[in-house]
Amino acid sequence: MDKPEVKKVLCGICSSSCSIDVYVEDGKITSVEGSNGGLCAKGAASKQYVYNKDRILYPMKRIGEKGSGQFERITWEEAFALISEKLLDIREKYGARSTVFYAGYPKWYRPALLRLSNAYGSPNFCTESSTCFQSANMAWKSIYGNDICSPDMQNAKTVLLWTSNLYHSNTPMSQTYQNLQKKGVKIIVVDPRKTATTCEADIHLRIMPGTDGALALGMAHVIIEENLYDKEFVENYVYGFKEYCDYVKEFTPEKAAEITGESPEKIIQAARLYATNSPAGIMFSACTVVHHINGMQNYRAVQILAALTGNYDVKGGNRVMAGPAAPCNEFGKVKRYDKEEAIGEKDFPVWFDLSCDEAQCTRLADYIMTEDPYPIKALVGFGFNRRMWPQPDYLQEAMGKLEFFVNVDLFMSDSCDMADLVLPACTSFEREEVNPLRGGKFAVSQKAIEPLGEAKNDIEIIIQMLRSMGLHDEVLENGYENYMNYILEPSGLTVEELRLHPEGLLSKKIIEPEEKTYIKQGLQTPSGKVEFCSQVLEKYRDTYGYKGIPEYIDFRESAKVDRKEYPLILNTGSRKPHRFHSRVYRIPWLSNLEKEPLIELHPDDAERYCLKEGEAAILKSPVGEMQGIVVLSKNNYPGIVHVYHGNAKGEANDLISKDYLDPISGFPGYKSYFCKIEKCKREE
Ligand SMILES: Nc1nc2c(c(=O)[nH]1)N[C@H]1C(S)=C(S)[C@@H](COP(=O)(O)OP(=O)(O)OC[C@H]3O[C@@H](n4cnc5c(=O)[nH]c(N)nc54)[C@H](O)[C@@H]3O)O[C@H]1N2
Ligand SMILES: Nc1nc2c(c(=O)[nH]1)N[C@H]1C(S)=C(S)[C@@H](COP(=O)(O)OP(=O)(O)OC[C@H]3O[C@@H](n4cnc5c(=O)[nH]c(N)nc54)[C@H](O)[C@@H]3O)O[C@H]1N2
Ligand code: SF4
Ligand SMILES: [Mo]
Repeated sequence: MDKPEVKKVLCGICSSSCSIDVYVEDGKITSVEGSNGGLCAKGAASKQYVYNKDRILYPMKRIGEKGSGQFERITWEEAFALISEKLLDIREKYGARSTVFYAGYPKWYRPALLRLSNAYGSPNFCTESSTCFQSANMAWKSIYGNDICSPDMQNAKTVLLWTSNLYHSNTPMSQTYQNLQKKGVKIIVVDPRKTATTCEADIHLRIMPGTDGALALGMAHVIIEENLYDKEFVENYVYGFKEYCDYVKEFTPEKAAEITGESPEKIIQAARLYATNSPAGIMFSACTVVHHINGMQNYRAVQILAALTGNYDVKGGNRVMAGPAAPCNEFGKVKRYDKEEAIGEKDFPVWFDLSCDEAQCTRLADYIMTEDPYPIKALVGFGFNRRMWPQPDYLQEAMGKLEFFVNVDLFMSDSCDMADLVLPACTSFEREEVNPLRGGKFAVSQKAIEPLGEAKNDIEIIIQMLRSMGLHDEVLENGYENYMNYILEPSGLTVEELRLHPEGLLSKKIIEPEEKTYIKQGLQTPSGKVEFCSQVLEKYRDTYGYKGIPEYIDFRESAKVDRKEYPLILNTGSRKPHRFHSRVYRIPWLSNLEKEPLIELHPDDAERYCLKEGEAAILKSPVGEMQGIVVLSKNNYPGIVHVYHGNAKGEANDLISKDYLDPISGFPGYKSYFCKIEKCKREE
């Protein structure tokens, strides 16, 4: 028997990349432990993630009807030959743009997939970010011209958490949060619910979902009226202050209170604390504020507060660099081929004006079904999962119309059913991977075990796809080992060195953070200033109806849904520690914690609809329905129902309309659609 070995693997179940000590005997994982303390429930269950019955072990080719789930095992050579034949043929017949290259939540192989898409000549590289982060980033870019700036937590006196339930969604970060409290940093949290995170805040602003913009405008009103804003910064660096001020005048604390449900007193208190107990940093969420049909403008209203109070790019505020960083290649540095129109470009032009890195694919199903703006014939998916999108059955139907669909995944998901070819990827336990860590360090995650079956790492698969089609990319064509070294090149480190130090090494070059970089470098907006009135948005005023100021439009008034029929607001996807979109339902330890889909109701609503805790109920929306078990929670407001998504037993996304989108970003209104609840009639 081999001696037990301990390998250091960076967990890839979510993007927090926690270091795990993996105990391996005879080439098998026997147990796992957090290298730096505990692990979250998902990380602790990683053995069941790796050795899961749903793992795809071999390349599989469809033999039955599309959707039948009937596949036969083929060799990798046959798989690459098929890919090459189909994709080159489709490019020849319909043009390169008719093939979409798609990456799901996993982030690590994205630059390589973008390189493949570019080498093929398609403008249609898209990711799950068509529903995550990009809208928050675009909001920021429309104001400041650069990518979203994180708060400098180490030096902040006040932290405005807008919004995150760190204990559930970012476990490693919850430690930092606790330390802030110990240091006496003042914490303001905005959240419609009471959560583990809000309980410990100095001020909890408990607003109705989707009303963040009104709250931010109300706070701005107080800050301007009470002369608490940074006049010097505003005078020298802000564009559109007058229009903004005129608009903000309407949002008295009383009006903001009426819209949001929070009290005028608390809005005033929070505004004063944030503006005066400086420096103050705002911590943003990748999704909660922007999962609404008014989401991007709401976040613009929030993000403007940093500049208004002089907290932009200063120590303790929201900084271009909050700490020392190490240079590297790839991440965020590969540009998308954009000489041709991409999908989403006509619907969401601001997306493309502000960020060219990927196309907007929320309406992918429509584009396939209608062949508008042009025919889409193939999809190369790495972690393509229909369940994350509104009306997933419609997307599944659209996938059935494609001439060729290949999906690379860890698990045989029900999205794979529609594929012509399914390829086995391996988990982070079965591959090496370069990881940029915090504080300017890099690590190469160790390969703890050999890939299961014939699974391969995603980048190796991408490289072989490129080679099989005879395409060229100067970085990828040199193979995976060289690719890893290419990523590291600017840091002065090599993979060989990092292999000897699995705990990670400090980069040989460190970029030290500077303050107020805009003085030397200017601001990358059209006006060269911080735009409280965005010129990029204003450009589309007549054609698309966008406004440059952070206009607040209430979704309860603008949504075209019969509120008498659907009186409840549906808020989906608040993160739970034992859930991760649709990928961990298959893990016994985790699914046993919550066996049925839960419908969280306020006790007042339960009484109104004659429902009891533990009872089966049906949620219905204008487009679909789902079944679940009622749980009562006073943490939520009455009138709002909370459900988690991605669950085949009861899918929250079946309820969300594919047309219920933020008209600027294209993000679905996952957190403020409408529904009604009914008792589940027992079958006789
Ligand atoms: N209703 C509702 N819907 C939502 C949200 C919500 O809050 N409410 N949130 C949205 C947000 S913010 C996001 S980010 C999306 C996420 O949505 P998805 O991207 O669909 O997320 P996952 O299901 O985690 O992962 C996608 C697929 O990647 C596979 N996968 C995992 N690791 C690897 C790997 O290393 N290689 C390969 N090739 N595949 C892998 C998984 O098995 C899974 O099938 O969901 C969105 N959808
Ligand atoms: N365990 C686990 N962790 C995850 C994920 C997962 O699926 N599971 N997903 C990852 C992904 S893809 C993402 S994008 C991040 C998201 O990470 P977070 O942004 O932290 O997401 P949540 O915890 O869902 O949301 C935080 C809070 O937003 C509140 N909220 C709901 N609607 C609104 C609203 O309209 N306005 C305001 N201000 N607050 C609102 C909810 O009550 C919730 O408590 O989490 C990541 N981490
Ligand atoms: S938070 Fe949990 S799932 Fe995410 S990387 Fe860490 S251990 Fe893995
Ligand atoms: Mo996300």
